[in-house]
Amino acid sequence: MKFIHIGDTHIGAVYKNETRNEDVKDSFRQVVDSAVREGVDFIVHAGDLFNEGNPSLDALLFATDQLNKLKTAGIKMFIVPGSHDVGIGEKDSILELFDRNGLLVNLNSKRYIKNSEESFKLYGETYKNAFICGVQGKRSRVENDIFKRLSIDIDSDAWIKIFIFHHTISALGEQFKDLDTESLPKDFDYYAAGHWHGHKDGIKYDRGIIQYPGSTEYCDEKEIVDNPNRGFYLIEYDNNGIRYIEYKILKTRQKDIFELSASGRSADDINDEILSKLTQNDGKILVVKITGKMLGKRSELNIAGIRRAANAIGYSYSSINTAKLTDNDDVSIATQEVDLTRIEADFLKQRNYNAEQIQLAKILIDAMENGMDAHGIKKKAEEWFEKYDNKRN
Ligand SMILES: [Mn+2]
Repeated sequence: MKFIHIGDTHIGAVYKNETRNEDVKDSFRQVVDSAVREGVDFIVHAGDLFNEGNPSLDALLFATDQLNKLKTAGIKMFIVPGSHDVGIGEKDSILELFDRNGLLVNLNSKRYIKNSEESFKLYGETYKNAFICGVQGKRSRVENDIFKRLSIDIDSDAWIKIFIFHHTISALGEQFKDLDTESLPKDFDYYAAGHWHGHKDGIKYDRGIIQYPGSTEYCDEKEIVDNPNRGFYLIEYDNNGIRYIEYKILKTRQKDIFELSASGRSADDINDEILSKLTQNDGKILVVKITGKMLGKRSELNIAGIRRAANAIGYSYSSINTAKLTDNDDVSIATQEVDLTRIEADFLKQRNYNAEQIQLAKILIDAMENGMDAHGIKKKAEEWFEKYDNKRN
């Protein structure tokens, strides 16, 4: 028997770049095609199927088509909602819709949970001699409480026991943790983890192992620079347990990553050097990091011109990062092109806005950026307040 473990597919737009949005979809398509080709028995997905809890129609249609491909091939997909799979103000996840249509199994559907004061009783499924269950991720900090009260009805006759979760654990580093590793339930052979976008395997725990496949595509510039491989696990098991685990690498775009020091150099000089490094290509990703203190003004750098030149010779996406560049004025606040959303969120957090207020701000900023008119923006805001009120009640 064989299964695939993936996570963090983030279907839906991540980049404000159509090619990259297609790449995100293509990574999931690659996994589905491998599953069909390898003839796997099932897939476990560790959450964040979608990038947002209210995905675009394009994302919904794409997911429907891919899940139908699996269904036709007789491959079930078991999943728990990730932190991104629950819409703002929603109690249920968008995954519930797909569960009800028989396109996946949401292991945190109400039928799998009995929640009371004393315990969080969790049921799973036994499928192809594997027992599978899991706990969904949270939008904010995890309620460790669920893990403390967790009681699982494990099928002891199953050949292997799989626990799916969507949290970072202390084994990845104390600074990243949602959860102490020790809070995870015992007696499982395979812990299918998600939420951590880097890949990390072979973390020993109790009698099993914890594995993070990472995201199937780069979700921001840092991931492009830091984590060269994207992939998933293929696991084979029989009545003696797990036989082997293989990490399969997904095809991603080639990258050109240049870091250059601007110290003591003029804008023209820097522009020329960047342009001289660019080469004709077929859709590469370009990341240029400019650091140090330049002569003259940052505004003299021709960022738009560099982008145009890159685009003209084939680059599909370019990020010119000047977060660590200063000039003689020096007082200018460092900006980073990618991940503006995070900068905005951090800024608001510093001013003590809470998570919900930041979410509202994000909706409004996105609406304005997308050129929405006043009427549209007002409607967006009203929708949000309505959901917010429902959640409060
Ligand atoms: Mn994620």
